Amino acid sequence: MKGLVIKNTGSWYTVLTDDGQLLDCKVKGNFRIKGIRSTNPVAVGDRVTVGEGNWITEIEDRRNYIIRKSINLSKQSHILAANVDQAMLIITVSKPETSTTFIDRFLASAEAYRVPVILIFNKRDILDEDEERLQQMMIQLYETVGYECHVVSAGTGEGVEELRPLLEGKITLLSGNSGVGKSTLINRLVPHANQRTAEISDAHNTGMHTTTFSEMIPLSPQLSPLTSGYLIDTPGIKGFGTFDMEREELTSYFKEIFEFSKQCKFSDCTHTHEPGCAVLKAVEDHYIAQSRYQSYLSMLDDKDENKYREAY
Ligand SMILES: Nc1nc2c(ncn2[C@@H]2O[C@H](COP(=O)(O)OP(=O)(O)OP(=O)(O)O)[C@@H](O)[C@H]2O)c(=O)[nH]1
Ligand SMILES: [Zn+2]
Repeated sequence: MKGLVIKNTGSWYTVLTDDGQLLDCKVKGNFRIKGIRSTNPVAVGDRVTVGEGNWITEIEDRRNYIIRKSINLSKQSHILAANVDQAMLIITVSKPETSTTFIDRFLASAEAYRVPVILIFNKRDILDEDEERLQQMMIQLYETVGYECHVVSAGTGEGVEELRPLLEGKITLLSGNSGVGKSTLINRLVPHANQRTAEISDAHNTGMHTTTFSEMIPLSPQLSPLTSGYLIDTPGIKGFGTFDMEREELTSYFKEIFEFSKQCKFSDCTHTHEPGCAVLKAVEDHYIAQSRYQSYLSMLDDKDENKYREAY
């Protein structure tokens, strides 16, 4: 039987089969995917085959997967999610204030994974005039760079229905700082999400691992599992995790910086001090936003000091 892994708690996987059943499945200890040393061989978002005794016997090739490296030196990774179509980054200009550095780091890592990002500005209802203006400027900046932006109030429901068509039939990773309203938005979009979550985890709470790593919430439970969209909520995880990259690659993760960098005099230009740097010129001429350039520099810095690992 084929299905989709929608939840991973410890060594258990909840599989939503193509005919709509929820199965608690396990994976044989020696089950490994070649080339990936991860603490979980199967991840939320994986399409799998479930055999006799609810053992997962096969994983379909992944379109992509998002990993988080372990903090320790075991070199093992944790796969947060597989087959992610897009990410929605929830931003609030106030309570809490989301920094542009945080946004830009998220966008850059999403570019590295080739996952498109939609920016959602939440809590419109509590913005004063200055904050409203700041939000407008941020939207203008990010739309110019090439990211789709939406304004909502998850609390009041304003603008939320307009997000639904963007989510249909897709696996969407929901991210954002703590307190920006991720849970509130999920509850708006999927009113029964909470009860559903509780039911599934109850089955696991009997002496099994109870830590939830990642979970996918079906957006339209009334649709077939194959056509529904899914939201991935990764508690406590704010970004895409770490990734290895070269200096030159970092430039390409900032879309507009990349465009200007094509005219730099030196092909190995880091856009920090080099003569004939088209990026520096563009920053000076305000074609590239100061905040974006600062974010680029901060990520370049991380790379020098090898501290990027701790950034997320
Ligand atoms: N005024 C207002 N408050 C909101 C809105 N959306 C969420 N909140 C409030 O903001 C607080 C945090 O919302 P949550 O949905 O718990 O935020 P979260 O992103 O899930 O937070 P974590 O679980 O810590 O990651 C709650 O008190 C919500 O009621 C909104 O649109 N307007
Ligand atoms: Zn340059």
